[in-house]
Amino acid sequence: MKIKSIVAGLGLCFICHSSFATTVGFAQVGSESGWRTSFSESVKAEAKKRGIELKFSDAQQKQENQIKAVRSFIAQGVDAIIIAPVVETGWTPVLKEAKRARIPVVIVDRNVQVQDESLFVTRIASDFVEEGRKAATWLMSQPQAQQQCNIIELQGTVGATAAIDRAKGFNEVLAKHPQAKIVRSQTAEFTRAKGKEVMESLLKAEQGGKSICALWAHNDEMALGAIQAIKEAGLKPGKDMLVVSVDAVPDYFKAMADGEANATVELNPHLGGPAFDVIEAYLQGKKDIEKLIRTTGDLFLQDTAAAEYEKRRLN
Ligand code: GZL
Repeated sequence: MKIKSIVAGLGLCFICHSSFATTVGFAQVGSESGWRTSFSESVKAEAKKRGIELKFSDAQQKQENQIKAVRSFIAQGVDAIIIAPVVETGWTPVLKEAKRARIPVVIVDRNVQVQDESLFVTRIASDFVEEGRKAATWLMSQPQAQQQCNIIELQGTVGATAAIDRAKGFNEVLAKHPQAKIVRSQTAEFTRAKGKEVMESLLKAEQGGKSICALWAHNDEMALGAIQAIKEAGLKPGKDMLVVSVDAVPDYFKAMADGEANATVELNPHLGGPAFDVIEAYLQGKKDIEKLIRTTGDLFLQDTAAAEYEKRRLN
């Protein structure tokens, strides 16, 4: 592997892919959501299709496990490393180790906070701020939100770019609508179980939730858990309380088709292709790679939910 990366560094890598299989280490966050699982499956399938040897690590949402995995990939002398960082901070030391080992790193999805952007080749991600804006813009367009609209917010993992930026985009729009206010906000760590548990306690704190106009969840998984809690509190999710979220996973389309949720912003889970494209270009000597490659996602509503569910549930 070492020889290949030096050859690559010299831009002489015309033999890289004819006779050597590329080995890539992928430090994944975990399997906390349906979206994350789709993302992992997509990367594995893409690696197989390209004949890339993928070393996959599931960190169970713990940064220390991700850092251990990256160090192991470096020790194994992989050709490149993909990191889906669970939180933004704490990455500089291990990224410096990868750079010293001449192993290119591609960041996918959430971001890393580093002074020196040469520590990674590029980041491939959706615009989470825009996702928050889209969710809030839809909510503020609803008749129920024209008078006073008290909102409960289920935040994602503390310190994760997706949580920080979705909140930022949502609040940016809310600032233009004085009748709307987030009255309760708590992390439910992007999982369905915590979404239900946290929503139960927030509904109790809000006298059962009758005064709540909407639930804003940073991902579908937490919204799906919260929907159970809303029903157990005797309210009709999607009707008494609007539900808006992000990810567009199949189960959420089912909830929208059943009238129990209202809107979601799609998050593309197919990040393996773009990541492997960048790695292959880099190993073949291309160095002027843009630092940020954006993916996009549309807003989906109840009107197309049944058809979208049928299309997606088998994929
Ligand atoms: C956002 C991603 C989030 C998803 C969740 O791009 O990091 O993490 O929205 C997942 O489903 O847990």
